[in-house]
Amino acid sequence: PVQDVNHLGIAVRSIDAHRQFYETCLGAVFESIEEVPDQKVRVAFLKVGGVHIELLEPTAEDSPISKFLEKKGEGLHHVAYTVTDLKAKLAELREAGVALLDQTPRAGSRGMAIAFLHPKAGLGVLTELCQPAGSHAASA
Ligand code: CMX
Repeated sequence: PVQDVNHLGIAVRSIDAHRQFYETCLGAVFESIEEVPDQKVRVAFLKVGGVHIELLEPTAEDSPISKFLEKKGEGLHHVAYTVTDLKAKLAELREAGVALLDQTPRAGSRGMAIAFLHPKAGLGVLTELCQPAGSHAASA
């Protein structure tokens, strides 16, 4: 099984315009902001209990988040689950016939290895799997 919900990704046009709602109205704790060049996004993490809200802002017109915003507007973009061994989990899902967008792990935010499943595998909800930096299989 997956370990837990790692974060909920929410696509926004501007992190600055939305941060305050989470911090002031919901009491979420701002943790970090960084750019993920590989994905052409800037991401902010806000902590709510044991789960993070990840605000995703595109940094280029050809960013996957620009495409999403054009098509669907701002809103929930993906649900991310923590796994301890991403390569093994991808192999297991492939074997089970689950549609994968990423066949192998790639670099995500906060030093995590990440991979996306096809939205059709999650009944229209984009699913991300993440293996946190330093977790056992990442350092193996
Ligand atoms: N939710 C639901 N459906 C989505 C979706 C989403 N977030 N994003 C895309 N889709 C749908 C599209 O509408 C499309 O559907 P149709 O085939 O019915 O038209 C289909 O999935 C394929 O989408 P696409 O954009 O044409 O395909 P790409 O292969 O170019 O990209 C995807 C797909 C999901 C990998 C890309 O859009 C994406 O979101 N990449 C991830 C960006 C991201 O969140 N990075 C975070 C990095 C930080 C971190 O979390 O560590």
